[in-house]
Amino acid sequence: MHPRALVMAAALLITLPTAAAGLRDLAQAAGIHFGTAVNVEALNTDAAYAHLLAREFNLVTPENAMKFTVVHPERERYDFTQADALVAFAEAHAMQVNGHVLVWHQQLPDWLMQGQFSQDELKAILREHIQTLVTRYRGRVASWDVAAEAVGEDGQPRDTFWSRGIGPDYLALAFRWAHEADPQAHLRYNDYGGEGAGAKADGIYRIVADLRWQGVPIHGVGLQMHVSPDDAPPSKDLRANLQRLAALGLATHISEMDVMLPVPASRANLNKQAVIYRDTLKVCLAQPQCRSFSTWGTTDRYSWIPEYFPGKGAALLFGEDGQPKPVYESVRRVLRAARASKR
Ligand code: 9MR
Repeated sequence: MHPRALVMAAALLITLPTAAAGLRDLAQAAGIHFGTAVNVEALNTDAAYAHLLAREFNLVTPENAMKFTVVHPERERYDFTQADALVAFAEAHAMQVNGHVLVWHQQLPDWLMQGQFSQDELKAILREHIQTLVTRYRGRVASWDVAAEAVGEDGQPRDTFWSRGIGPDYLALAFRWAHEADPQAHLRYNDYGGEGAGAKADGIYRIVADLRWQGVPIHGVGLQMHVSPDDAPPSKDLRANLQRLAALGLATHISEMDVMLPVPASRANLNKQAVIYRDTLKVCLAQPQCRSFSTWGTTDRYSWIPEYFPGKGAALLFGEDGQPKPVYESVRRVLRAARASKR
């Protein structure tokens, strides 16, 4: 064999296994978890989707399966069918599970919203709800979004069913109850629209800082990152925000990223999208406390965006057909480079 051919064959041997590896392997080597929200109905019916999940991700968040209305549809009845299916799938594929979400103002069942409960009754209901879920999955769900979206657009605590019914300390109580039920679980606060600079980012910072100062068991903050090319935060602002949260002793997570585009998506917009994902991931990888990077869905086929933002979509790494989009390659390149530099 010509020596040049030998060198090329050797190079192929070295690069082939890496090229075949999913993003999860590259992410693991780079020191973070790479995650996605999972649509459990699709998981149960679409084998190609399940295969993609198992290949590319090592962290899953149930998109809806653990929400109050799904898991606790009547006061005395829980339904863990979907949640159990997700956790079993994750265990079979060596994935971590992030439970989502224990205290949120959306997707609450009628029995709860219309129940006219007293403050003490609501506290008892919330405590029982949280501890039933966290206890059931103790040791199997590694982290929980204990609370989400408790800050309004103006940066002030959001006025919600829970804040009105229990009072402002409902957040602290929720974290304490979750911690009681699973002292090993990583407990997160999760919000959108406060990734960079501004009133909302400051409001999120104040709420989690206050919880820390009270000694509440909160361990991490998820910045959701539902953005578009028009409103993605500049890298320098995201960096500064991750930095100040880390300085509170908190881990950080990019928890629900998607970048919505007008559909059908133009080549130019797909390229912009690739840059936004790339830059966000780079900032996370450069911050030692940034532990995970998750997208809010896997293929554009099951994304929440088209239903909520008509005319928009194409927000994720894989197209409707399950094939990787330009953004996939750019994410892959960043992970490979990070692995090489041994975070
Ligand atoms: O993607 C979820 C969608 O299927 C639900 O209909 C919706 C209900 O409000 O919630 C979506 O997920 C949200 C998540 O739970 C919290 N952060 C924002 C997400 C997108 O709205």
